[in-house]
Amino acid sequence: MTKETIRTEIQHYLSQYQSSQQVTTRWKTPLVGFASAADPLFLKFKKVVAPTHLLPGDLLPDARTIIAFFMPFQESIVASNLPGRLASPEWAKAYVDTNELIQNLGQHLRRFLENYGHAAYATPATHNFDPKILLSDWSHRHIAFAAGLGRFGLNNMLITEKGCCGRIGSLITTLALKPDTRTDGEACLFKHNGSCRKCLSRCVSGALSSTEFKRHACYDILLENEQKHKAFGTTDVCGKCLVGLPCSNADPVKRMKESRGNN
Ligand code: B12
Ligand code: SF4
Ligand code: SF4
Repeated sequence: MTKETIRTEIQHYLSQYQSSQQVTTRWKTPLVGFASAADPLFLKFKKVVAPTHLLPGDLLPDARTIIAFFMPFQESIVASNLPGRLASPEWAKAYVDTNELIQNLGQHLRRFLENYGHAAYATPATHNFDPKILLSDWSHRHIAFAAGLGRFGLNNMLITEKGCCGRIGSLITTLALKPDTRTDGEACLFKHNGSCRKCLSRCVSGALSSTEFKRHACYDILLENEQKHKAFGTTDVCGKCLVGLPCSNADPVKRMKESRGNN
């Protein structure tokens, strides 16, 4: 089985999923990346950044590859979350729908790979974190970074070539595939040349600054939104520091370099 087969299967699954009457959220074409389970970055991450983080082999014996995918929100969902202090209904619904999509897609891919004789383990989209310390033992952002899907922004988000507004999922498998390469350079304008800090001024709680992230202050707002949107289910969302930015729907550094090259 090739990487292209898996990419096509994910795209095909998403287009079928979107045609269902029950799902109101719409996504753009997903991005898919592949990392080796033996990538030294995982051990380095555990040793240097997050000692409680699991290694791929802790979740699936004989793990060979991790497949990471990014589901970008349609731009109308992103625009809907611009006004006001609290999250828009569209953003809250997109959160619930995408968590469910990632869950369903993960199980679909597991069965798909098992049919070809490969074991697989799908990790949940979220809520796999300790509510006291607001930290998980499995970072989709880190996995997606390792798989070459993007770089980190000042707003903590993974910025992909389709921006940061969307959600990430990952799946571990015993199928050996060639890992994707990570690009050099940054995707965040602040990290690239210090020219932007727009996300900081959009934060509604003061949680986000250039020197620290107050995760509990952020979570308080997420819980306030959960009360507002509880009709949709578990909606611990906000995302004001993801919208109306140069990195919301695109990689601004890549775009800038391309436009200079075209002049
Ligand atoms: C706990 C959690 C939270 C906490 C804490 C957030 C935080 N910034 O730490 C709370 C509840 C506050 C929260 C808030 C939000 N969250 Co949240 N959250 C998670 C969750 C469940 C776990 C994150 C975690 O603890 N990982 C473990 C730690 C150790 O790693 P990390 O923080 O992911 O990675 C950072 C560092 O480790 C470091 N790093 C990574 N790799 C490396 C490598 C090296 C060598 C080094 C030195 C450092 C380094 O940089 C990373 C980014 O800062 C993930 C889902 C998941 N399981 O991954 C979603 C997730 C991170 N959240 C997400 C989102 C979108 C949000 C919100 C916008 C809410 C919303 N949906 O409206 C806000 C944004 C707040 C913000 N600006 O940071 C998305 C991010 C999508 C993206 N484009 O990156 C995720 C990935 C969910 C998903 N499935 O898509 N979240
Ligand atoms: S708004 Fe600007 S500084 Fe913030 S993450 Fe995006 S590009 Fe980086
Ligand atoms: S999600 Fe909301 S509260 Fe949390 S850092 Fe972003 S803007 Fe601030």
